[in-house]
Amino acid sequence: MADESDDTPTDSILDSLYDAVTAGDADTSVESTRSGLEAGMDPLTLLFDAMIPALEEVGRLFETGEIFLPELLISARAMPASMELIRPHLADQSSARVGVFVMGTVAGDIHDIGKNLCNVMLEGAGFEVIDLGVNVPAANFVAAINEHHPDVVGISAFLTTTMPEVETTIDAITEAGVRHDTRIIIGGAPVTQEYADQIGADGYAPNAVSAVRTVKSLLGI
Ligand code: B12
Repeated sequence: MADESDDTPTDSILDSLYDAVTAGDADTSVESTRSGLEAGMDPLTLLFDAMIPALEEVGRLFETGEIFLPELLISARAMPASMELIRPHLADQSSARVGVFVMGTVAGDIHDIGKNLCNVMLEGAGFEVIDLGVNVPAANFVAAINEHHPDVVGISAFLTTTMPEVETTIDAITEAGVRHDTRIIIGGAPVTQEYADQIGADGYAPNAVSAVRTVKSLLGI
């Protein structure tokens, strides 16, 4: 981290947000996010230059065994409140509703930070997002398609052990005969374009920014 004496107010907000998420300090994370927004900072800068790098660092420490699951969980919990503060600022940027998007994390999987980030970006791009949450059985995706008639369905998986559920979910949607008016896009840490092609998804995106781009291109927007 840079010498604090050289810090601009913006740098110090980013530093304190990064440190708060890394330490799992939700109160300071919210406080720094609020200060950043009040100082007129771009909400995406707060997200991509502080919160995500902090979580990546925590993920790295977990993978190298320098921290354990409880610390990881505490850090992961520091993010949602800050993301809630950012959400309305992104949504403000859009005017017309461009489509309906149903999103969920597959059965057996409770990772939702990446999914939620996609949701925030899609809302910001003008989509109505219906979030089914985590640990969503294939049948619930089918029910949501029947109820909401989405233009696109997003399926998220973060574990190699839950990745096969993505295929199970796509098969259930196809077998229920509700796929004709709906495109399916998939994502999550272990998911790849190759896997998407293999299981018959219409699209894949490695991150929230390209998710918006891919969803729009699937719809010809
Ligand atoms: C945070 C975290 C957790 C948190 C989750 C909190 C939450 N609310 O999400 C907690 C602590 C609960 C957790 C639990 C577990 N975790 Co975990 N976790 C992580 C960690 C560190 C970060 C994941 C994350 O949120 N990253 C931040 C987001 C922003 O990541 P992202 O991938 O960049 O997201 C983008 C894309 O994936 C994409 N995307 C995501 N979803 C979608 C959907 C669509 C449609 C599209 C288009 C795109 C898209 O867009 C996102 C935004 O840009 C990863 C490590 C890692 N490096 O990924 C491990 C990791 C995923 N976890 C792992 C494991 C093993 C577990 C546990 C089994 C641990 C345990 N022993 O209990 C449990 C499983 C619980 C369960 N049943 O799901 C492993 C998985 C290994 C594997 N190969 O399967 C990882 C890789 C860590 C590791 N190396 O060991 N975990």
